[in-house]
Amino acid sequence: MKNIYSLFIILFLISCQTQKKQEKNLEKKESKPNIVILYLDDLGYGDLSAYGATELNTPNIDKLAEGGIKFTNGYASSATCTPSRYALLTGMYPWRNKKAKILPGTAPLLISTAQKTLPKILKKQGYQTAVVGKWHLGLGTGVVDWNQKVSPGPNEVGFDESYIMAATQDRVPTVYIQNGDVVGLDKNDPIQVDYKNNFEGEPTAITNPEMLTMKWHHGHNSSIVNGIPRIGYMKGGENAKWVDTNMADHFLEKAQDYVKSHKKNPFFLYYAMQQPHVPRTPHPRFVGTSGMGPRGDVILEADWVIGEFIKTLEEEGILENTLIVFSSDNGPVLNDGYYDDAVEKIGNHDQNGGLRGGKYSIFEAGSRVPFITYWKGKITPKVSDAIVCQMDLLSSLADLTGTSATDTDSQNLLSAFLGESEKGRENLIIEATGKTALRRGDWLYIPAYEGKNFREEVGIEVGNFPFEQLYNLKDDKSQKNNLADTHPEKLDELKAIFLKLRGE
Ligand code: NG6
Ligand code: CA
Repeated sequence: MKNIYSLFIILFLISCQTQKKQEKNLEKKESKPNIVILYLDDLGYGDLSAYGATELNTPNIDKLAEGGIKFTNGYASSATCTPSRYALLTGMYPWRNKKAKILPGTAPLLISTAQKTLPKILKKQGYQTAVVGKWHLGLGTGVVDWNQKVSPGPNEVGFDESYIMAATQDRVPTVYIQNGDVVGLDKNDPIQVDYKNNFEGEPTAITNPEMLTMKWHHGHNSSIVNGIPRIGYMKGGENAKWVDTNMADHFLEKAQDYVKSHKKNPFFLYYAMQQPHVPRTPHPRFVGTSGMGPRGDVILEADWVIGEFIKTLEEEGILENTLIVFSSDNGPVLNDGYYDDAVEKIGNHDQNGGLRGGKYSIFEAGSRVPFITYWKGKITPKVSDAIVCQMDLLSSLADLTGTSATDTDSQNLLSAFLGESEKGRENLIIEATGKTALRRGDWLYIPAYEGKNFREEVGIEVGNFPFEQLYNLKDDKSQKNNLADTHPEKLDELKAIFLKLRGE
């Protein structure tokens, strides 16, 4: 009798537990927090005090890192912007799409409107979706008339709302585009854009150097806007041209307005900031604040912006219901084409955080970037060494919001992103200007590549050598010791996996 009694108790307890588990699953499956991706442009692994910087203080971003998961092996898919953003939004390796490389402002939309995208997935799960900031994934189908609705663009690949710059701050057209319309355009002063030929009589950095307030070092010698020489030629649209020094405040206001007007239902905001990409144009409030010239100043400006943005989430009462992902599209560069003291005033700052290479490089500093997930009250803070890539957000956020995404390169690493597990990717192929390499565990394999290793104009080693390279990143973070010759078995193992994953 006693035994039967105990059996009942045990059965009762088991059933309670199962119920609890089911409830927990249900809770997880139905979890629809707001999701914000804060994405910086060219911010390096060593550019934040949370990641070891001693010469720059970034308290607001540090708060995210200290209150969330700080990834030490977090990667953009690539060492340049367009491919990384392509991977982030589509969950696909950019090297599968030959057109996924740095695009001019006139390039057609790179993402197919039929393609799976992160905003589309979230939209299906009931989210409102928006992008504010840098797009750089092409617009239109080939020949864009900037005086008509520019389409297809972000609104055709999953974003309900968009407020963007077309390409980069150093590329024309230098105007904001809201849901396909150039903001503030005077129809009597139409915009024309061309990347090959100048428009007759229009000043350029070559013909009118006296008009420049910022000097170009390489490239950047076409049209002049606000005294800054750009890539590409543009005519007209005077009223619509952005004010560079106001860009940070402008995008912040748009992001804050979006949050305030959409807080009643779950939203996904992809907030793609322009700092510290060139031209670096801090608002006068930030000029001189870093002692490192404009590059340092705009990093401090970006940190302030993020502090203000988080304040808004707090004031609107939704910080605890918002998952924030912070990262950068690629690694750092000091001189990216303008004379702006970035090299001269760098002092003891190490933008690479001890990694080799930089933007454009297949070495680690090209694609390993600050990567933070923060969810107040939900994520228990820690440092994670799991290998994660921005491309994995698509599957992981699908899972978080109660669905799944198949047929992409994105892996579901939700547990790692929420800090519940240290398990990241087993393999990751990283990309830099068309070249690829394999990260697997502590190891990194780089095939032999033609071309120069040192790109003089930017002062960065891009990683090209006529022989294979193999590094143990655990013992050799800065990739000083090529172990290809001394570890032939490891080399063969990684090479075989690399070739298989690349489908070669
Ligand atoms: C390069 C530009 C560089 C930057 C980069 C894109 C020259 C010489 N250099 O071609 O200044 O704009 O493209 O950067 O034009 S990214 O972060 O958007 O990938
Ligand atoms: Ca970039």
